[in-house]
Amino acid sequence: MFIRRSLFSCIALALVVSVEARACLPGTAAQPADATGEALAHFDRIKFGMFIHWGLYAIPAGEWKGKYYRGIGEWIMFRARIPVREYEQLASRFNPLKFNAEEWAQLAQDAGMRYMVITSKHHDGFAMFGSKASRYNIVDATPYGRDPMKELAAACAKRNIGFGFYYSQDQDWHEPHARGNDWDFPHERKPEIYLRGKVFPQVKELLTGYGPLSLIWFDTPGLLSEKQVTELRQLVKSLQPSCLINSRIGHNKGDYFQTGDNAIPIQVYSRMKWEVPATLNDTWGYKKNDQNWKDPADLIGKLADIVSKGGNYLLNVGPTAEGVIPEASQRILRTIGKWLAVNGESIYGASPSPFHFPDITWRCTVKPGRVYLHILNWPGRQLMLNGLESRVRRAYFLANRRPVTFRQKGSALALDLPAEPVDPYNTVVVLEIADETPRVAEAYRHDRLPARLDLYAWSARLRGEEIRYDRATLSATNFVKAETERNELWWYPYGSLDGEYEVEITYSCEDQAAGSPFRIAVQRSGQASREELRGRIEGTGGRFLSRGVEGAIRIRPGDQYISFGLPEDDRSAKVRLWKITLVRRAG
Ligand code: H79
Repeated sequence: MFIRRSLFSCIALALVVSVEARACLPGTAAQPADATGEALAHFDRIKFGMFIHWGLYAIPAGEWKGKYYRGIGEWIMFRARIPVREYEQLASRFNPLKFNAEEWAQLAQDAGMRYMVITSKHHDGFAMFGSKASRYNIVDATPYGRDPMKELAAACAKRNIGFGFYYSQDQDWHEPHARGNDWDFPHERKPEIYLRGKVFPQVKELLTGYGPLSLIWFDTPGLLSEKQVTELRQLVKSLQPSCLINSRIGHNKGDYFQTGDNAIPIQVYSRMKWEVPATLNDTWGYKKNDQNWKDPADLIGKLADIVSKGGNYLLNVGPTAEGVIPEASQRILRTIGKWLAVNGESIYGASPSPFHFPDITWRCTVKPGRVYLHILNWPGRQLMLNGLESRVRRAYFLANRRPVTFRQKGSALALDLPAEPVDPYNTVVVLEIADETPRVAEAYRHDRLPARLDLYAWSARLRGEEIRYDRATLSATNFVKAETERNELWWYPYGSLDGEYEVEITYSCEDQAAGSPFRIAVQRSGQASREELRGRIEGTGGRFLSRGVEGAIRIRPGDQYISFGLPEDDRSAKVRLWKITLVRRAG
């Protein structure tokens, strides 16, 4: 299996690197051989980080020569095919006088974020740090003339916030021999020239000029060969053995796994450590018109969801060209921070759920002798938890320590709850159990999925600019047709599904809006082909109903995602999709 193999190769690689380092280099004996392992264990404990996308693209902020460009803002040079000579002019206008490293780091701390990753160079090729390797950098090419990364690294260190750099190693639209810019540079590429001339020198600068880095975050691997990537990895580890490398370095050479942008695995994923990079709205780099902010309740739920599944959450802000993190982002992050200040015990240092998740009522994290139930969607006066074989000694709300009455019969646990949530975002119930680690009945374990599996809109990645999530009905809507990036829901099984499945959809649609064909597709990795089921949205009189879809669909462990959308027309755009249900066929 793809992912399993990548884990082994990572471990094997880590061993090779560390053994080699010890064998060949005298004087490195003091360096622990397992620097990467220790860094990973620490990374696993801290759970929540701030991603910062900051660069020249914050000036156009989604608009070029009066025209609005759809999609993620930091891609505007590519989307508008802006010539290098024109885009470069932005640097002479980049003067972020309101930048304050202390404020940014303090915001991260207030949000409960324990690490920070900032774009040192995005695909546009502009270095946001002082670089000797290329004059196309913030110190040499802007009126600002200072290196903000020095201050930011120091402000993070002061607060014990881990610090790391995003670095676009493969795409660089400023360079003729890098991948991406075919409007200025249509000729053949010699990646070695770009690699030796820019990437290696700059990565060395980043790893030697800013103190210890928690990690380096590469993105969109593509043109670089396995040999080149191996050399890049060795460069990083030779300079800072404890600097983690994400999987987007390419060729399975990372220390930990990245899910897709905004992609959360549907169930527990425990084959290796992983991280979800995610946006607060629909862009990474600042876009002035994007006000589609996610609700703090959803983000707090997602944090619990991700940690319950074994991941870290790297949540993005896109500062303006003046150096200001948008007010709305600040407000959202501080709300998350308030929840974490009370409930952090259930997040930091916690292990993932030993259970699979039958629905979206609760999630679960674990510490020695304790099970934390995160109640995300209030079930009313009773919560049933099946499969816990450990005896529960005590149950109480984490927020106020008030006891929760419960009955335990075999492996069934019933908790009595008030009619309303104790915390409007996520009420955590602590179960103190008689075992160090919870014993769970086999049928309920995280790696044993039920034959009927619900994929909720709640846990899907929302693709496209118009699609919306409605918290009141837990459903997604506004599946309008779009020229780029279809408005769709995507679910990521990451190896948890294998078999043939029948599908049901649960949705509501006003009768007059009925009629559009819908498609449920499985995207195979490494090839364009997809497998799909089609049906037609029938009216439900506005009530939520479940309907079977004709046929069955095969899902393999290596498949990328399952999607729902209206590919042909959007007469039924206002359909509300609550969930799709996969029913595994026997045999
Ligand atoms: O840094 C952020 C993104 O810029 C970067 N990863 C996160 C962390 C990223 N690089 N590539 N992608 C994400 C995939 C982008 C695909 C698209 Fe497009 C860019 C879809 C719309 C704009 C390329 C251009 C494909 C269609 C148009």
